[in-house]
Amino acid sequence: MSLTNEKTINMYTKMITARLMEEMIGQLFAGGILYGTTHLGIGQEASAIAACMALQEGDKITLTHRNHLGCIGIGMELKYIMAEMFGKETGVCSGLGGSMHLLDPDKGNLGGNGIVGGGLGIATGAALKMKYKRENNVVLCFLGDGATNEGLFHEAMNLASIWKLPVVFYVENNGYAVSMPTERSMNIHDIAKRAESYGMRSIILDGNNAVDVYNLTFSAVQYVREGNGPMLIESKTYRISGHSKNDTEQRYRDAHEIEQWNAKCPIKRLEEYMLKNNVATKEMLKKINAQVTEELKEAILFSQNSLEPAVEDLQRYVYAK
Ligand SMILES: Cc1ncc(C[n+]2csc(CCOP(=O)(O)OP(=O)(O)O)c2C)c(N)n1
Ligand SMILES: [Mg+2]
Repeated sequence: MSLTNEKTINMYTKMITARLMEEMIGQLFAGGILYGTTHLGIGQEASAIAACMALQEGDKITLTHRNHLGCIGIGMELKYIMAEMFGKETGVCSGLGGSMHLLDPDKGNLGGNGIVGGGLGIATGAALKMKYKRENNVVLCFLGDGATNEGLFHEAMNLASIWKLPVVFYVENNGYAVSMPTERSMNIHDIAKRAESYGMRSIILDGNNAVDVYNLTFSAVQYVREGNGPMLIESKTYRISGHSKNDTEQRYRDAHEIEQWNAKCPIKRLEEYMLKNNVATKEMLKKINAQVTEELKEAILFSQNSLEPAVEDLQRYVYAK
């Protein structure tokens, strides 16, 4: 489906929601109000959100430890995401999962995952089920550049390709795995090349350009939906935020590099596109920002007013009944 004005505005709203939500989460963790750890994806909003928006009813996603943006992209509600951050029983995992494990099967999110590459097996399994049941759906499997060095990546790519499974491996190459630059962890420049050895199609896209992300992911998803087998997308992007809330010094990269990527901010770029193409006016964008700020305040209030999970429920979800 082509990118209508309505869809573009929706995409922008989700990207702003994700940015403001993550800035707030960062502050709450830094202030010791939220505890545990968290991985923000500031700078990667277009890459995650526009890709999710290229899906249709019944499609699924699997996410990584950096999973907040995908949750917004797939349409999960802000207040239930925030309540999970606060560890409250109204959260999407009843307060027992926390920042890295946000899920909502009803909305198509099969879960974030604290294990690097952990989503690959789940996504490939879900795609096998779709093929077996002859469903007309696809799985969009998010992973990072670092995860493509894991054994499971290669096993999943191999099985998905020989069985022609309806899965899109969506690699967000943000240049680093914690402090390890991608060019030092692999001997190729484009991760997309890895698809070749599985006889799989691949594309590379500019992950900071929401319109391109949407259009190219949509075409890839369509190709996979038509039964042509899996595809790999390499989305080239950058995380402006540190790796996790503990990554405060960031001695592995210099300020100039961050500045250069800040100039390619996906939200600013989408704003410019919308204004230039008469998708929205400055006033409309301002109004969206104000509405989202209000919604975020309500989500925090909702979370603060929610109850802690009961101690008796601690082990309740460990095994399925
Ligand atoms: C199997 C496993 N190994 C190591 C870790 C520790 N770890 C957490 S995130 C991360 C880096 C992942 O990098 P990448 O896949 O590029 O994702 P990004 O953090 O850049 O989004 C590592 C090594 C882990 N959680 N799981
Ligand atoms: Mg990475």
